Amino acid sequence: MTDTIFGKIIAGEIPAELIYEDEHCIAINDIAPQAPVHVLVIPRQGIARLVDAGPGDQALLGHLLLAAGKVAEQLGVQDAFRLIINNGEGAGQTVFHLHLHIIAGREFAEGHM
Ligand code: IU
Repeated sequence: MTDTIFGKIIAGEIPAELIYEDEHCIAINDIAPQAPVHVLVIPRQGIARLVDAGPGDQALLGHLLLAAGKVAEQLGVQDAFRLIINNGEGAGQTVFHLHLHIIAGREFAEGHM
């Protein structure tokens, strides 16, 4: 757990609508969506940044990718979505509890971010 908004949501201290949950992670709609579908997959375990994960987190990191795929299927965007992890302030990370952004529902130019 981290002392962030996501840690508080996971602890049940701040209410949020979970669109997916399992024993290792939750998914919520982003409060400031950058695309028609913008969902955050958040591990229950608080790891601040991707680079703070270690070998012991390997299974969890794999789980998050599989969960993101499931959520994409649940939302019907399994054929066109993008996954983003912002690592560090310089990359625009604002919440220091690891999370994956699922972005979908907009055009993706080939070969661009
Ligand atoms: P970032 O990867 O740390 O930059 O992403 C944090 C995201 O969390 C960002 O897209 C915010 O809009 C989103 N968010 C949220 O969904 N709910 C909140 O209460 C807060 C941020 I604070």
